[in-house]
This record gives sequence, structure tokens and C-alpha cells, in this order.
Amino acid sequence: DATRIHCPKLRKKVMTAEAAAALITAGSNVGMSGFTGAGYPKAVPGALAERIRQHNAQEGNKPFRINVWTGASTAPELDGTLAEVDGIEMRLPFQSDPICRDRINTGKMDYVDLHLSEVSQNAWSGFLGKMDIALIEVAGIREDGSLIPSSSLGNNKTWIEQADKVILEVNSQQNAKLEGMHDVYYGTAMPPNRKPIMMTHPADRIGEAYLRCPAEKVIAVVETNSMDRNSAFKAPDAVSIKIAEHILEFFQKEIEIGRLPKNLLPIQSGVGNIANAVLEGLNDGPFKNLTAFTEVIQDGMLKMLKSGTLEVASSTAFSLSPEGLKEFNENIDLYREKIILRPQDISNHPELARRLGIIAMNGLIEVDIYGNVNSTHIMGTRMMNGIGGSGDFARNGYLSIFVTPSIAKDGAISSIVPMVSHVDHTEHDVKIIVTEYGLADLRGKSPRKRALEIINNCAHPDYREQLMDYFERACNSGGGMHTPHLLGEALSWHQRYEETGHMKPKN
Ligand code: 0RQ
Repeated sequence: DATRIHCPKLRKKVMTAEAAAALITAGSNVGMSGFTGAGYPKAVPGALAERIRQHNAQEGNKPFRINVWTGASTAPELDGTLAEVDGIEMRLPFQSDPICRDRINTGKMDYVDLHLSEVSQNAWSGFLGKMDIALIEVAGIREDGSLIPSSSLGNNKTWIEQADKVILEVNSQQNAKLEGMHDVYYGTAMPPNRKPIMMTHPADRIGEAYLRCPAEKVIAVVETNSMDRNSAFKAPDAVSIKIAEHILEFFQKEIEIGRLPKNLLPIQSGVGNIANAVLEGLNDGPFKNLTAFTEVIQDGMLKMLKSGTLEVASSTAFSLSPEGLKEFNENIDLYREKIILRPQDISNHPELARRLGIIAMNGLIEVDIYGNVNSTHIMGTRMMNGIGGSGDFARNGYLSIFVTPSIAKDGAISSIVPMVSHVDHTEHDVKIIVTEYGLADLRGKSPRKRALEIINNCAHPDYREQLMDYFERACNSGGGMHTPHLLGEALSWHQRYEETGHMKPKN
């Protein structure tokens, strides 16, 4: 097998994952690669977890823990394995691992949930403390020591620049033809020295294909050969197909009215089954020459690129199923012309989302009758994943669409509630809500008009009466009429669910 390490200086630093893990000290802030299960380090985190396990067995009173900063979510080989040995003191800025989630929600791990566009700026500002070491997966090392990024870029540029020491994992499973697909922007600066980002189309290239990395910083190089996480998607179900239909119909109308061009505006789509179904629906629809300005490329987007529905996709990472990855690898010559991977501070940049006028489409956990959206917290207290890029795109996009099934947990939970138990996207950031029952267009509507639109168009029929009853009593309560509420009752649905397992009152 031909080596992927072409820099002689760095070839001398090749060692085992165990030897590299031994270079990470307790209490370190470690900046790792990885975004939605793509491009995360595969070997050193596991070796470190084993070292932590052994340490804790001997010196449990002085636990060995590190702080883990990434691009976004990773995989069991990183978050899972380190969380399992209670090796993570603090995690940021996004995760979706079940063990990690359990540690966060039982109070054993601190979690800082951040807008993904803002992480690198926070790091540069010093708001997060000093980064000690970067642990980055790459697809190869060039002769001059520059790095060929792998299946995600995330915060890698920032982590390499900020860390004194860098550990590289060179993964030979990553397709060698990823080389050239990346566009690493080196023009970022901190205020007051910031300049406009000269991008007016998702296809614009404004940076370099490689990550710069001073060879002196590299303290270890580990060779790996394993696949990204690649979880499978469910085939679109009846609910997600309905949601996709409502969105397509809405787009058609907006084009007719002249509020959207025929090829729409750059689309951003979140992760998950519903988002993927919407993309499948778009692919089957009448649209042509679409563009995407997004943070993850999932299977649905590959299909759109292949069929020609989508001309180009700008992203920071892939999030493919095993079949999606196979399709990508088999036809990479086609895809590499149409996909650009950027650092997440660029893929999610508020300036660019606003300038390009993106159409943001993201999932939600619950939305209230006035249009405030909770994307992160179950019953107001338990973390699900994190806000991710949804806030970057929702607030700054031309249209922000939030999609959700009208109910969760077999109907024990209404996704539409009197008041959300946590707010991620305020009423000001939310323009369209879609469930399988219909679409609520909140643009230009006052809170009371929005309530009627959401209850009548989106709520599950089993909950409509209960929602309308709350709304009407709130309106007649003698309280404020701008956003009428019954404050003592606003969160009673959640309280009831916690106590009885159902949001509906018994009988
Ligand atoms: O849990 O599988 O255990 O039953 O939440 O819900 O309906 O499958 O929807 O996969 O699209 O996820 C908001 C979490 C939606 C996601 C969220 C339970 C439900 C199920 C998942 P089970 P669905 P999705 C791009 C943009 C924030 C980040 C973001 C998310 C599970 O979209 O993380 O948008 N968004 N990033 O049963 C209790 C409720 C519930 C509920 C759903 N009201 N109460 N449980 N569930 N609603 C990507 C990145 O940023 C990287």
C-alpha cells in the first residue's frame, strides 16, 4: 500500500495510537476533528480511553479527564469511548452520542452548546481557554507538510493554528480523490481587522485545498484504516413524505408569486430522516439547477447532484449512509466537481447565509403556538444533541423552515405546545413551520395570528382542541394581549408528561 505520508520529517513521527495517546496529559483542552460522524480521529481516542480506564482503576480519587472540543458530533470511537470511562470533563460544541448524552443529563459531564459558526471565533477570543493539543484526521500528508483534509473540515484549521502540539491520524480508508475538494479560507481575522468574505455564490472558491501545518508542531502521526460512522437512513415514511410535499407545494407558490427564483435559493438542510426525505422530495420535484449552502451532505444531496437537480453543494462535512458512501466512492469523479468542503466558520457564516439568502430547513423538538422553537431540550431539562448550525442558518437565512412530526412518543407528546420549555430559535427567527398536517406561514403575522395558523395547520387533531382551549382562555384572561399566556399553566403539559407519561389529562 502506497504511503499517504509524503513528508519525510513527519514520516519519522509515525507511532502507535497508544504511544500518541500517552502524549495527552490530564486536564488538556483537546481540539479534535470530526463533524456529523465524518473525519473524526478513529484510533487515538480509544487508546486514550483505555489509558484513562487504567489510571482511574488505580488512582480513582484523582480522575484523568480532558476537555473535548470538536467540529460537531463524532462517533462511538470518540465520544462514546471517552464518555464511557468518564474521561470527558467538558464537551463542546455539539454531540449526539447516547453515552455522552447520558453523562451530560446525569450531571457527570459539562456541556457547552454553541452555534457552530461561532466556535472558532470563541476560541480565538480566548473565551474557551487555551487549546493544548489538536488531534486531527487527514487523508494524507504532502511533501511540504501541508495536509489533505478528510471527509470533514469542521474547526480543523483553527485547532491546528491554536494548538502548540498536533497529533495527526492519517486514514487510508478516506478516498484519495478527496484531495482538491476542500476550500480552506485563510482570510479570517478578529475584529476590528475583519474584512468582507468575498463569496457571492455557493460554488465560489476563496481559499486553499490544503491545511497548513508547521511540521515542528506535529508530535505524532498515527496511521489508521477505518471507515467513518455512516449510520443508515430510514426510507422516508408517510409522515416525512407528507412534510416534503407541503414544502414543495410552498416553494411552487413562492415561485409563482415571484418571491423565489425558479431555481430557488441555496438550500441548507439539517441532518436526520425528515431532512433526507425532503431532499428526496426535492429531487423528484420539478426543480432544476438548485444550489446548496449547507453544513452536511447526506444521501439525498448526492442523489440530487447525480440527477442534476442540484448543481453544486457547499458544506463542511459529509454524513452518508453506508450505501451513500459506496455511491460517493464509486462516482467520486462526478462528485468532486460539484462539492466544496469548507471550514465550519465559513460554511455556517452568518454573513454568507444572509448574503446568499439561503433557505434553511431544520428539525425541531417542540414549537409553541407563537412560533418559538426548542431544538435541543427534552422537557426543558435534558439535552438531546445541541443547537448545531440551526441557529446560524435560521436567523440569517432568507427563509427559515422548521419541520417536525406533529406528535412524538406515539402521541403522548404534542410537538406543538402552549409554551416551549426551552428556546433555541425565537419567534423572530422562525418563518415557516411544517408538520405532516400542513404548513404554517408566520411571516408578517402578529403572535395571535401565528397561534391560529400553527394550531389550525400544523397541530395533530388529537391536540387541536386542547391547544385552542388554552389559547382562548389566555386571550380571555385579562392579561397581556400581545402574546397571551396563562403563566401558571403554560408549562403544565410538560409537567403532566413528566408525572403521568402523557400530555393529555386523564379522561
Ligand atoms: O427520539 O428516536 O428516541 O424516539 O427526539 O426526533 O422526530 O426523529 O427527528 O431526527 O429530525 O431530530 C431536533 C433532535 C430532531 C434534530 C432534532 C424525540 C423523538 C426521537 C428525534 P427516539 P425525530 P430528527 C444541522 C442542523 C438541532 C441541530 C440542528 C436536532 C428524537 O433535528 O438535533 O438542527 N436539531 N442542526 O421521539 C420528547 C418531544 C420530541 C421528542 C422529538 N417534543 N419531546 N422527545 N422527540 N420531539 C446538523 C448539525 O448541526 C450538525
